[in-house]
Amino acid sequence: MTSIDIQEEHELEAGRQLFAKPCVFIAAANNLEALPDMQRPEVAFAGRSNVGKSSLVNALTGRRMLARTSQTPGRTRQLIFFNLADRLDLVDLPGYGYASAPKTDIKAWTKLTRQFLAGRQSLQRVFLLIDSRRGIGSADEEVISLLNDTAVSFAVVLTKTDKLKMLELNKIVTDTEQKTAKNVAAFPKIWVTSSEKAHGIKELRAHIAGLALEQLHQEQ
Ligand SMILES: Nc1nc2c(ncn2[C@@H]2O[C@H](COP(=O)(O)OP(=O)(O)OP(=O)(O)O)[C@@H](O)[C@H]2O)c(=O)[nH]1
Ligand SMILES: [Mg+2]
Repeated sequence: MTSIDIQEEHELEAGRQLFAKPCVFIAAANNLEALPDMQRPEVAFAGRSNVGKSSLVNALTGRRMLARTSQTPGRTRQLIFFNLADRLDLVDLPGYGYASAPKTDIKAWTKLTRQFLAGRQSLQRVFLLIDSRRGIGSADEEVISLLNDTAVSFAVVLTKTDKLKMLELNKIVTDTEQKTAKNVAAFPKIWVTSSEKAHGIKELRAHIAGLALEQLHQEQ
């Protein structure tokens, strides 16, 4: 499989319909006790500070101000939960790998994020966002090994692809696919996106709608 597989029209339509439905904020947690009850399947957006997690949540839901975005790395300091159409929750995670926030802060939020990633039963898929200009770095490798060890299924999403020329993009897509394929918990396909230009967004919506549907079938 490659990242440019074309999705079926009905899958894209299911994605469009799901993400056209209401998406509402339900909780912001900065400690384990504050996590909301596990009510629906969850998909989480993880990645380095500033990689574009909040922007991607906004692009997917078509709401520019749903998740708070910022020029300042380390802006999202809590785990933020959004209920999408009572079907599944989107979780915007704090970023990792940002060095100049106060050390105690970093420790607290890294610990919480790790605990969440490793121990949340309702977590169906983690989208691991990678800046297309940087590729997979050592901080990402650490998170990937955590996900492998805890058997949390994850898929890699390249972000900010509008910043690259076609040749550069092709190279990073190939590199990232090769690196991703080595991991047991990784989804075989990677997603190539730009929240700014809305590239790859409808395909990712379709994929998430597919996950929600899978869950529904399992419950029946
Ligand atoms: N050119 C371009 N810029 C983007 C894109 N996505 C996000 N950005 C910019 O990158 C910066 C960080 O975006 P955020 O969405 O706040 O990143 P984040 O991963 O949520 O950051 P933290 O919450 O700090 O971990 C902002 O200035 C965004 O405007 C994109 O697709 N293209
Ligand atoms: Mg954020």
